[in-house]
Amino acid sequence: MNRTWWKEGVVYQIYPRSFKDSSGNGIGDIYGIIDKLDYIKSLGVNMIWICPIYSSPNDDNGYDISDYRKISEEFGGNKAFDILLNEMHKRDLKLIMDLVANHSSDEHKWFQESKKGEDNPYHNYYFWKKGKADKPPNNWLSVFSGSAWEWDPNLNKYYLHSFTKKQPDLNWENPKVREEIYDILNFWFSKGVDGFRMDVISFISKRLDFPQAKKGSTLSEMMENIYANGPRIHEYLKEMNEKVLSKYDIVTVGEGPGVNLETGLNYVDKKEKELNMVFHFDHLQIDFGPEGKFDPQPIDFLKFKKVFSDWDSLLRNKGWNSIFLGNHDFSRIVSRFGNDQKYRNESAKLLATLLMTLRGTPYVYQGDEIGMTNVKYPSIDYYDDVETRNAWKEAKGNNKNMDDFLKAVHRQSRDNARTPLQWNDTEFAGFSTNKPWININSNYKKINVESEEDYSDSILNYYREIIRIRKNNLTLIYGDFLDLEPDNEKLYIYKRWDKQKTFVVILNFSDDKILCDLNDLSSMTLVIGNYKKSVYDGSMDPWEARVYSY
Ligand code: TEU
Repeated sequence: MNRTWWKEGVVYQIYPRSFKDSSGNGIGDIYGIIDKLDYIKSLGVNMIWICPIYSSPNDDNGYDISDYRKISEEFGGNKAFDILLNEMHKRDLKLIMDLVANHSSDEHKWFQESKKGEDNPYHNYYFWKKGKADKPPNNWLSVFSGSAWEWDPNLNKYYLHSFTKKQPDLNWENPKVREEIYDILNFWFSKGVDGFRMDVISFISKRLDFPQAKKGSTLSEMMENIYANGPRIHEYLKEMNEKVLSKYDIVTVGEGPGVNLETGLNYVDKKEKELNMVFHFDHLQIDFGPEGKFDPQPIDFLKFKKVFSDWDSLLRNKGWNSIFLGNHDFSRIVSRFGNDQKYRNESAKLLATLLMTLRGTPYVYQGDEIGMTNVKYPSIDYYDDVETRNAWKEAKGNNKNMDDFLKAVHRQSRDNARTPLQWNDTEFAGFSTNKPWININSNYKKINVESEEDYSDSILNYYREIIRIRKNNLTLIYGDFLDLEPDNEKLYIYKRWDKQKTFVVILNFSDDKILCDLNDLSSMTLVIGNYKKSVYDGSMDPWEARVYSY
């Protein structure tokens, strides 16, 4: 067993715009994060991943970077960053930054130069293709609606943008581009940054014949078959590792849309020397319908469980998993996988139990530790997210029933996870002294950090406890995993074990009370549960979670 700090820790993910505003302009910032470091530390996590905080025109809230070495002034600039890193290290907290290297902002100097002409030294930093104004080079779709190609009337060429047209894709074929990215990584590592989460890293190598996607392909299919896992991806990652990553004691996690069971291991196989972990989306795209994210389907629970088993066995002894149930791109975990009404408290704790007892490094997204829920804004005007707004326009153009579409937005919009963190029950939820950039969820008077602190049985205190249990039990970190009842439609029962210890985890993913004979467990000790039952009565209550050990 190869013990490693980033395997034994827990990551807390911050969406900085929505975390804590210290300046009173309604936008979260770095001094706000500094104010709350003791709170984060109190959870028992040891790493913080912060979504992009660099200079950006914010077409996609920081995922469109215009200067990779400058921290956005809105967030406090480089000075605030230096203080943050220092304050984190004082508290033994590691900082994971976000590297967005599949694309830059169109306002980045590279792109500004690139579009000046074919002779410009930056022209080949991006993908330009000849064509006619009304005929893009192929049928590739942008992840955020419409064609992935944008016409430039001055150059009479198209450029590729897998995301918005303000996020042109960088051309990794060009060795200069790769060197630029490696320099940026070195710049931050030499400051003492402890790792990177790499945005859509699975997309950086393009299929240069730009093949037509099969007619009728869904976006997920296009991602899997065309955008992700391109021919040179592993060559690039090996080069990055050899030239930069291997020089430091850091952690990397690649975001991998389109990465699946066939391709996943290649990214994280120890012997390949590329990345430490990937985020795959097999469980998060599980409810995407034929028309994608905004065509949501019921979640197939057996399939959901199988995703965890499949990935665990894929990576067993060879790589390492990342365990997450949501982030800034998906709806709130308690609303999506739990019951955010009658059983919000119980199901939020059950999901915490799942996160902390699977094999892999767990990621807690801000606000999930207090059971924050989805938001239901009354109309599209309240939504800010570019994915949501573009999908809305597209649906309208296609004459969809917009009342139904609003329901899909309520369920799936990324803004569900981007409402400001609810710190207390004062105006603006203690997030800011002014109206925030996006409306606060109206349930903030009931759901907030302060009230969770005051209540010993709160979701927040449960997170602290389950994280502590995980940290103190190497079995829960490195031990083997087996789903004991993969066909059980309501219960998730699995075991984690090594030579020292065995844990059995039982999770009732339903609103029903379920008979469950735990006779075999009579000799086991209850380690933690989300109901206060002194004696087990032979049934699992709605959303009950129990962890036993022997
Ligand atoms: O996400 C990549 C990605 O594929 C997501 O867009 C995902 O498919 C979608 O949100 C599901 O609804 C990353 C970032 O996490 C995201 O915030 C950025 O918008 C995107 O890259 C572009 O940089």
